[in-house]
Amino acid sequence: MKYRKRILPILLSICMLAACGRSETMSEQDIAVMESIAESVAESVAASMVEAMKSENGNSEEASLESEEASQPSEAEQAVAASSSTPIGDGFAAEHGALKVDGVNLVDQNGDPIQLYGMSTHGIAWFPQFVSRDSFQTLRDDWNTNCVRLAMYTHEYNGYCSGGDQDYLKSLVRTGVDAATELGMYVIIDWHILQEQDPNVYKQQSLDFFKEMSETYADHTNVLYEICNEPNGYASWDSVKSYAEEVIPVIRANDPDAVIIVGTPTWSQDIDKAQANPLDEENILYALHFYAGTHKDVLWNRLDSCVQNGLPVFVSEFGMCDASGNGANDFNSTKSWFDVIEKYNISFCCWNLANKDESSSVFKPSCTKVSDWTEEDLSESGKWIRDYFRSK
Ligand code: IDC
Repeated sequence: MKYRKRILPILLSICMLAACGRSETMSEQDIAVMESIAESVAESVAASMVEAMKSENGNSEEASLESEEASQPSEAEQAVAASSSTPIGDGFAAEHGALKVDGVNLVDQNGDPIQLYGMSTHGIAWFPQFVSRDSFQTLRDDWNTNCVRLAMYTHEYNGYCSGGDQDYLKSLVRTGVDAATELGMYVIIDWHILQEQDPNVYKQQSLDFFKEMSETYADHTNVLYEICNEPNGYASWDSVKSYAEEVIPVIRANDPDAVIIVGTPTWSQDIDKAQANPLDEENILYALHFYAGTHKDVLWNRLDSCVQNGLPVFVSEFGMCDASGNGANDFNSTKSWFDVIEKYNISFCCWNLANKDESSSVFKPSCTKVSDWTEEDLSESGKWIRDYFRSK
């Protein structure tokens, strides 16, 4: 019995002290007698404590006190406990904990509205060097961001479903999630559909992928799942919705309260279609994506009115240039976008964390550093967005 073990040495010491008070030396026999008295007193004190606890607790949980072995976790149990304790490093995500969607708001574990913001990687297969702790640390400490999005293309460029090395891609996702977790940042695992248009094209792979991811990260309160970056072309909201209705339960089976971002048709612009026929699910955010050089008042007015009408939205990707990811940046349009975004405290991620020769990449092609970037390393869009993050 666990109590017996705790009480025994105390009683023994009391008896010894009492005995020492009476005689200078004790024979081994005296000590043995003392030990046996102490043991039986301990036994009965422990037994009555157990009885008392049983009656107090309706005989339930504390009944296990009777067996010390039963109350000690096995090695296997200890290993499970160690791996399931949330390992989030100090910082933002540890402080705010598990997120929920409450009305149009993303809220933290205390129910207070929270805004996530940060960078989206480019395709992790394209630019794996930026999926690193050092990169994310600079994004956190120098750029003042609290979230990273890991974009894993499903089709283009060694995509997960088009011949890419799935184990390698998953190891990159793990590297990214681990880094964000250690740094106390939120992290989005983005199933980056694009060229295949309809998420149902690779539905089975998606189901398998999210089953595995949600098993792995069930206890990570800093992980969000984005299940289809940008449905487009022929993909209707009905089709996206039916896909979501299959993928979401797979995630929920492991991680019942996970926050899940669902893309919308026309490259995640048709949030109004989702609004007209939303998913019957908790903790869902609908993706709206914009490229400020191309998308202007029509789309930001749509965002405004959908949020007014109660739709929870995450701007999980945007650029300041045109929709090709290149062309001139339009910072006036970007500012107008941020008026709406900030009005509703909407979360956002900027495309893209790379040094590709395109205007949406935040680093110049000449920059080969993966962290501690200086002003000279940044592209025009990189400078603008870093200033914006810093000003928050
Ligand atoms: C672009 C990249 C570009 C890459 C291309 C592949 O910037 O380097 O060659 O994808 O198709 C999106 C997509 C995002 C696009 C981006 C710019 O989510 O993958 O990235 N964009 O075109 N939606 C609207 C724009």
